[in-house]
Amino acid sequence: MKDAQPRTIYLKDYQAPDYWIDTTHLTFDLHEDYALVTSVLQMRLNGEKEFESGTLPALTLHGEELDLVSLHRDGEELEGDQYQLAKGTLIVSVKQPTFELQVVTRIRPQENTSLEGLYKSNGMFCTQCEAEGFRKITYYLDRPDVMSVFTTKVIASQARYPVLLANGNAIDKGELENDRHYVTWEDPFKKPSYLFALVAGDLECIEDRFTTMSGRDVTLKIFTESHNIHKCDHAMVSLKKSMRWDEEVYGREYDLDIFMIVAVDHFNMGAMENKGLNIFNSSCVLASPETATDATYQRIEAIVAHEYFHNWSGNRVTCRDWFQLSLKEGFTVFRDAEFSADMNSRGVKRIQDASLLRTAQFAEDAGPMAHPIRPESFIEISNFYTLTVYEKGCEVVRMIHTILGAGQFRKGTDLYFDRHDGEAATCEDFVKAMEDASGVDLTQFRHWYSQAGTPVMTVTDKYDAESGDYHLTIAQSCPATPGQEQKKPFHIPVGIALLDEQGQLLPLNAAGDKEQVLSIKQSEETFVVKGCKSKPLPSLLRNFSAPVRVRYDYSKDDLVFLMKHDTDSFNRWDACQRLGVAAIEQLVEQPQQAVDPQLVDAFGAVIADAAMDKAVKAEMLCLPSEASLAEQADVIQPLAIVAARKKVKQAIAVAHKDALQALYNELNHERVYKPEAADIAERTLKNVCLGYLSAVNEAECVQLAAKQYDDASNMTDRRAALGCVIDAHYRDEALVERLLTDFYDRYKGNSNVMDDWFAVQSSSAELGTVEKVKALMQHDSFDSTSPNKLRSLIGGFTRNMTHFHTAGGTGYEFLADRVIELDKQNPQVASRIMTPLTRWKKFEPVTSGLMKNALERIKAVHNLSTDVYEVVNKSL
Ligand code: B3K
Ligand code: ZN
Repeated sequence: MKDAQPRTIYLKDYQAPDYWIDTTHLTFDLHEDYALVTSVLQMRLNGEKEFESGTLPALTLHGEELDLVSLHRDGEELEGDQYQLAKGTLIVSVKQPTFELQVVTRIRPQENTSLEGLYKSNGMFCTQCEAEGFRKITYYLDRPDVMSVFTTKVIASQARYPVLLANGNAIDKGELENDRHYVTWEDPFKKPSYLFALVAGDLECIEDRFTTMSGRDVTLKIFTESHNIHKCDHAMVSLKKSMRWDEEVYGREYDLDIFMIVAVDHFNMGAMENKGLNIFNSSCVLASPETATDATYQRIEAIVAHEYFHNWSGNRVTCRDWFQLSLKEGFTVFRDAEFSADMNSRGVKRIQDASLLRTAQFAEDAGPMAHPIRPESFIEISNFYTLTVYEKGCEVVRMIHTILGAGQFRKGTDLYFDRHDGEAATCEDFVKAMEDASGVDLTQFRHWYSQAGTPVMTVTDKYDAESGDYHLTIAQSCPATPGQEQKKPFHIPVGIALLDEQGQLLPLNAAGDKEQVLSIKQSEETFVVKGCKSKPLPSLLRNFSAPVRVRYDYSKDDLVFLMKHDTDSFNRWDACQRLGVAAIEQLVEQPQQAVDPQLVDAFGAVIADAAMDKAVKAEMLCLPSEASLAEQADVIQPLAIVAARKKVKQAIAVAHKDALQALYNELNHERVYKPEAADIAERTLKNVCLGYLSAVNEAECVQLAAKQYDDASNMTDRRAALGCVIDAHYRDEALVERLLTDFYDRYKGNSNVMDDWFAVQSSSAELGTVEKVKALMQHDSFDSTSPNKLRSLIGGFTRNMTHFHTAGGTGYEFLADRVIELDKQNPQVASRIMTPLTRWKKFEPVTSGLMKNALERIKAVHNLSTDVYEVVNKSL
C-alpha cells in the first residue's frame, strides 16, 4: 500500500524540479523470481531555479516497493549517511551541479498484482508506467516534466523470452552465457518516465510497412501469443489508417523507424501509448468475425488510433504535471472521435459520444468526485483518469474547434505542436496557442478548464405575430460541486436552427443562414429572428455543440415533429430520447397507466421510414438506457425504472410486431462479414428489431432469436441473439441453458469472449442474481487476477439495475466485500469498480442507506490504498 496517511497534492503548489535527467541508461536482468534493474542517470541542476548561493539541493527521487542494492554518485559508492530512504523517496546529497548517479534495485515482477510498474501476464514481462508506475521499477524523478533520452538493455532467458522489446530502435543484440540473450533499444526522443515500456516474452508478430508523407519507411509490428496471431489484421489496418489520417488532417508524421503494439491479457485499462511500443489490453487488439462483434471492431479501430495519435498529442508534446492530464487526453479523444467519424457514420458517432457523456459523465459531474477537466487537487492521480478528463475534455476541445472553425483550429494545433515540441506543456499553453493562431479571445472560455459541474441552459421563447419577431432567450446556470459553490458564466457555443410549420429551416439572419452557432456568454441572452410567418420550433444545441443540459418546454407534438423533420441527426435522436424519457418517467410514477400511445405511434413511424439512414434509425429506436433514466431522475427508483422501460419496450414491440418482423427479414441476409459502416448499420438495425421482437411474449419470437444464434456466421449476430434469448419475455429456460452451454463450449479457449460470457449473465435482469455471480466467481474460466474478468463479472453486476439494487442490500454487501478484497491486490481496479456505490445520495432513502452502509464498511478497513481511500472518503 502507498502512504499510510494519504496526502492531498495541489496544482497551486507546482514547482519545477531541482534537477533534470539528460540521459537514462537502463539494464534489466530478468529472472524467474526477481529482476535486477541498473539505472545510470546523467543529472544536471535546473539552472533556471534559484538556490541559496553555494549550496546544492539534495536530490529527492521517487521509489516504491523497491530493494535498493547499490547507489553510486560519480563512480563512488554511497554509504548510509550520504542518502536517506524514506517512504516513497530516496534522498541523495549532491556535490556537483552535474553528476552521474547509478542506482541498482531489485524488484519482484512475479509478485506484482497491481499491474503497475513491471509485472507478468501469461508468462510474459510487461510494463505499465502511467501515471506513477515507473517508481516501482527504479528510483527516479517520476514526474512528466522531467524528460530524458532513454537507452534500455533487456537481458533474459532466450528460450522463455525470445522477444525482448523496449522503446525506440533496436541498436544491439547478442547471446550470453547460460542460454541468456539481450537486446538494446535506444529512443532518440526525450520522454518522461511514464512513457517507458518493456516487454519480454514468447510472442509472434505480424509485420507491415508504412511510408510517411515525407517518404520515410516505417516498420509496423503487432505482437501477440502465437494462438492469437490470426486476429491482429484489423488492428494493423486501423493503425495504417490512423497514420495516414494524422498526416492528412493534422500534418503530423510518425518519427521512429518502427512502431510496435503488444497485446497482453492482464491490463488495468484499454491501452497505453508508450513511445514506439504501445501496450494494449488484448481485448482492444484481437478480432476475427467469429469472435468479435461490430462494436469490438470499432472499439479496436478507435483505440489503436487514440494511442497512435498520442505520439504527437502526449508524447512529442507531453504534460507538465498530472493536473494537465486533459491536455493530452481530452485533445486525443477529440482526435480519435473525428477519425472514427471520418471512417464510419459521423452522425452515429456523435450520438454515441453524446449519449455516453450525458449518461456517465453528467453523473460523475453531479456526484461526490466531480472535478473540473483540469482538477485542482488529488490524493491519487489514478482516480482522475475519468470521463470528465477524457470525454468532457474532448467536448471542450470540440467547442474550441466549433468557435474557431476548422481552418483556424488547424492553425492553432500547428502552432501548439511547433511551439511546444519536446516540451512538457499545460492546458493554458494549448488555449494560448489557439488564441494566438486565430485572434479569437478565449478568456471567458477558460472557465471550462477550472469549473466543475454540468451547466444547465434554460431556453424560453416568444413570438409576436404582428411584427413576425421571434425571441429566443437562453439562460445559463451551473449547480454547485464539491469545493465550488458559485460558478461564473461559461462561454457556450449553441448550434441552433428554426423549423417552420412545414418542417423547413428558416433563414436566421439577413445573410439567409439557416443554421447558426450562437456564442452565449452572459447568464441570460436573447436572440431575435425577424420575419417569421408563424411561431417556429427551435432545434437547440445542434450536433450537441456543448456539454450542457438543455431545458425547453417541448410538447410531445413538437418532439414528434422534430423526430420527423429536423435535419440534425443528433437532434432527431434526442427528440426520440426525450419522448422516451417522458413516457417512461410517467410510468415510474404511475405504473398502472397505459403506455403513451403517441410514443408508440412515433416509434412506428421510425420503423416504417424507409428513407432514414439505417445507422441513425437503429440509434433512434433504442429507448433511453436504464443508466440514462437513472441519471435524469431526481430520485432513483431502480426497480420502477426497469419495469417502466420494459413495459414501454413491450408495447412498441406488440404494436409493431409485423413491421419489425418485416424489417428484420429484409435485413437478415447472408453475406461475408465485413466490419464496414454500411454492413454494421444493417446488422445493428436488424438486431434492434430482434431485441424488440423478443419483448413479445410468444414462443415463435424467442425461436427466431434461437435460430439466429444457431445460424450465425459472425459474433455480432450470435451475441445479439444470445442476449435476446436470455432476456426474452417468453421464458424458455431450457433454451437459455442450451445456448449458454453452447456459447461456453464454442469459445472457452478464448479469454476475451469468455469475458463476455460472464458479463451477459451477471448483467442480465433474468439471470444475474448475487448468488449466480458468486457461483460464476468459482467457475474454472474465471480469473480473479484479470481486470477484464473482474470488470465483466463484477462490473456487469453493478450495472444490473434489477439485481444489484435488490431489497436487502445483498448486492451492495457483495460489492463491498469484493472492493475490500481487491484493494490488497489491485487498488486501481478496486477503486474503479466501487463507483456505483458513490452515487448513494441519489437513491430513495432505504436503498440509499444500504449503499451508505456498504461504503462505511469499506472506509473502516485499515491500510486502504490511496485509490480506494480517496473515493470512499470523498463519497461519504
Ligand atoms: N494514457 C493511458 C491511460 C493510463 C492510465 C493510467 N492509470 C491510455 C490512454 O488514455 O491512451
Ligand atoms: Zn489517451
